[in-house]
Amino acid sequence: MKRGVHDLALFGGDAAFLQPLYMGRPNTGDRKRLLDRLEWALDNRWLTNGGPLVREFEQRIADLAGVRNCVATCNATAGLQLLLREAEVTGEVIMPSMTFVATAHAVRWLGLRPVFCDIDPDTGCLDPKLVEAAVTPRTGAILGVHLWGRPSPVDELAAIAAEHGLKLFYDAAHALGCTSRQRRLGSFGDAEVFSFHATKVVNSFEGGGIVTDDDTRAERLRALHNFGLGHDGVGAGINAKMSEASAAMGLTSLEGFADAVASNRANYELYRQELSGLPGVRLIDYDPAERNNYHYVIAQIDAGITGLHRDLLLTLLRAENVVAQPYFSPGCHQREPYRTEYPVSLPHTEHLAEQVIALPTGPAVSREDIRRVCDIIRVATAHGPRITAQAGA
Ligand code: T4K
Repeated sequence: MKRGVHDLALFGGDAAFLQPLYMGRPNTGDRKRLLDRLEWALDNRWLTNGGPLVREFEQRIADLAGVRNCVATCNATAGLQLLLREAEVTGEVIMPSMTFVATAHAVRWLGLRPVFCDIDPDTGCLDPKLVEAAVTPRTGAILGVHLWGRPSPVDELAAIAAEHGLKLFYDAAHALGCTSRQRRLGSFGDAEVFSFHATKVVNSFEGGGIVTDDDTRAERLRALHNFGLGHDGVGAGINAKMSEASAAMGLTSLEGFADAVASNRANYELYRQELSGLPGVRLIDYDPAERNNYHYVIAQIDAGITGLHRDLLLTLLRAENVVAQPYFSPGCHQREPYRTEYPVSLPHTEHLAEQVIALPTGPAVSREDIRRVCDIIRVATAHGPRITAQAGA
């Protein structure tokens, strides 16, 4: 229990945790089930190229998203690239800057120009009025991001895309099992892409899944992610397939999905309870009328109120062996190469990015862990100006 500034590890106290307490610990599911599946794949001597485990995983993900097709990929970044490539998008892609940099890099890697658009401060997702204003004759597509699993303004973006004849895609890396007006994310726009990276609510070590109701698009994507084989019309393909080992983990992790969401939700509620009423600390909330996977517990630290900048709080937590992350800071437009290539000012993005901190959660984090993390945050924010002065920040 931390009682005062002198108890903080940054100033000589004992670290609250002996081992690092991470955010982003994988949901690995039942180990025996994973090993059985791997044994089966080895016995079967079928390791990749659309094997039975990948097919089963794709079917499960398509069902979860409520769409007809899922094309599993080696990761979500490649999934986004395949989508833009398959749709032959040219010119500019309107997208948020408030996302993991992979979203922007996927666009830029294809020689397209990301046009960063500011967010609605209430949702952290694209502001449709600003998207409308950003459309030019060069715009080829809109790429929304369901940040932390909170839905983009899907109806408004669909109307803009229809009016201007634009493709509409979503980066749904965070959004497995989430809904917008009870309709599952993954089923909006022309297609969406989930991530199954180790740090995601369901993981396949590394992996992605492109989901769409468009059978022709799915068939072309399937060819494109396998060198273009079997479909002369798609042009030069690439190798972006998921392996059977990844699908084995994906299926096993999926079996633990409901439990992971339940424990994420309980963790989120406990953080909310523990941090409630703390001046200058606000948890990003989730609409109780929607489903969410509660995989991200994001706190906003208002340095104007706490007298303690988010970065100093991260340092202070790190000294306690709490590995929180500034997801996502800085915004993509403030990182290279975008900062130099396309300088732009996005006040809402910059404000949010400067304040956010992703706290440890997931099945590996106990209730006692959370109480101790909140205890540190309470002490730190109660003595913000003193800590700032003492740290020389
Ligand atoms: N779009 C969005 C909105 C995304 O968030 C992402 C990925 C993508 C697209 C692209 O998806 P992929 O192409 O990756 O499928 C991580 C992940 O590498 C990345 O997948 C993820 N988003 C991003 C938010 O986080 P880092 O560099 O911040 O991860 P790292 O290594 O610092 O780990 C984060 C935390 O997780 C640490 O506290 C440690 C813990 N961890 C990590 C790994 C890998 C574990 O406990 N076990 C592990 O195996 O990027």
